[in-house]
Amino acid sequence: MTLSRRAFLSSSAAATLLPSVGLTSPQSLRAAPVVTQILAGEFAEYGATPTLGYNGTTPGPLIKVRQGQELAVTFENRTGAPSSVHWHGIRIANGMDGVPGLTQAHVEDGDDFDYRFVAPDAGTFWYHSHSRSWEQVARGLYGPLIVEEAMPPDVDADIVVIVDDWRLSETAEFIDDFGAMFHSAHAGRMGNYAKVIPSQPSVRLGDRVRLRLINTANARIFPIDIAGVEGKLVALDGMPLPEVQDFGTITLAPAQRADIIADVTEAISFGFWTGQDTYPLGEIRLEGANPMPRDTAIAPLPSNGLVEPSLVPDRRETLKMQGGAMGGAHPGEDIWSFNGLSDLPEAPWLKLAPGTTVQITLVNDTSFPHGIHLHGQHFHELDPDGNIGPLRDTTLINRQETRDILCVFDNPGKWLLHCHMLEHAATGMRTWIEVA
Ligand SMILES: [Cu+2]
Repeated sequence: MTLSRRAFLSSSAAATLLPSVGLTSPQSLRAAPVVTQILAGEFAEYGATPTLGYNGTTPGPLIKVRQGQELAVTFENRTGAPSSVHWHGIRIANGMDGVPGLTQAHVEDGDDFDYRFVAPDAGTFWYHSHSRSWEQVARGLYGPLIVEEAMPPDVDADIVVIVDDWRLSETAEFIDDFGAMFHSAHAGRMGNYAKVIPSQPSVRLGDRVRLRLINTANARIFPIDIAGVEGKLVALDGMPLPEVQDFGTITLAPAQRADIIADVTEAISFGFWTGQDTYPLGEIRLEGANPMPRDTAIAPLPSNGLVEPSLVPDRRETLKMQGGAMGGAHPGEDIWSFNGLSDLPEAPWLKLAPGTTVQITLVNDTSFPHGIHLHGQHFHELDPDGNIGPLRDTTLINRQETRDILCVFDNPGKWLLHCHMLEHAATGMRTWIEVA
């Protein structure tokens, strides 16, 4: 038996890499006000920002568990307002999904709630407030959640890269226009400052790295260009791609994730293509060189083994997005609706027996893009020819476009289906599905 490179690195390089399995899961997650230096570089002199965070930081602590391991965290709400935690993308037990009014009661200020669940899929996930999320997430109540494979891929560094924007005044305080009608009726509340937050500041020339990109913004779609690496796209929304793919600009809607495994050729820089020019989001600098760079091919990650959908679905349904500024008339009672209904109806939109495969045609009959998120299970995107595409938990549908998704609903419970442009969800673009 030969000594594997992984075993060598995990024993010798632990001090400079992310801590290994199981060491980074806190026993409690305390949400409370914190002051954070968000503005960097030339803007840093504007000062620090009063925000909300978990365990004293925003983003909150990196929670890392091994696939199949139970995560047990006591959420302590000290924010001054009701809150809850949603574990985004985890195929979770319904009672732990963190949706007030559907899966649990609000956790009142000063109260605690024990979240305890098994994470069945390895991949890149995140957690965030699901109470007044359009304000609490924007103020900082979110963090990365990594579920590690039993046999992680052979890399020198495993780096989480949060991508976010913030809407700040020249005194570095949040502009207090949360919930303003203008944002809700248009594309959502956009920040005026954006950056990446990598989990480590430097890499070596020649390192093989795994980059886990997470878009935590309320509403901004980030087309991201990454310079300084050569490699492959290996996962989307936490789920491995069956084959690794070349990538150019990676577009992430709010809540979407992408995993890349790549070799470092220079400092890694991240740019956001605004449509007019490239806005620099930040970089991971170079420090030294790897004396033993890898020359092996980048292989697909192991599948999470989800049940494959039947090609002939049990049911076909259509979900039409309606409303918003410059949108047509719709019968919903709020700004946005699904199939003419705003917000959560008393009865679920669909009631499904466990194991039902449903093909849903998502029709965007509005003037804005929407990132539609299903709780509790992943679904396949279908291409226009009906071919099965990647597994996702959030799918971006541009204005006046249509996308079909195919989902095996095999997780019992009451599951939210909503736009992850958080202002849109708050003003009507939400419904729910019951699997029972
Ligand atoms: Cu939307």
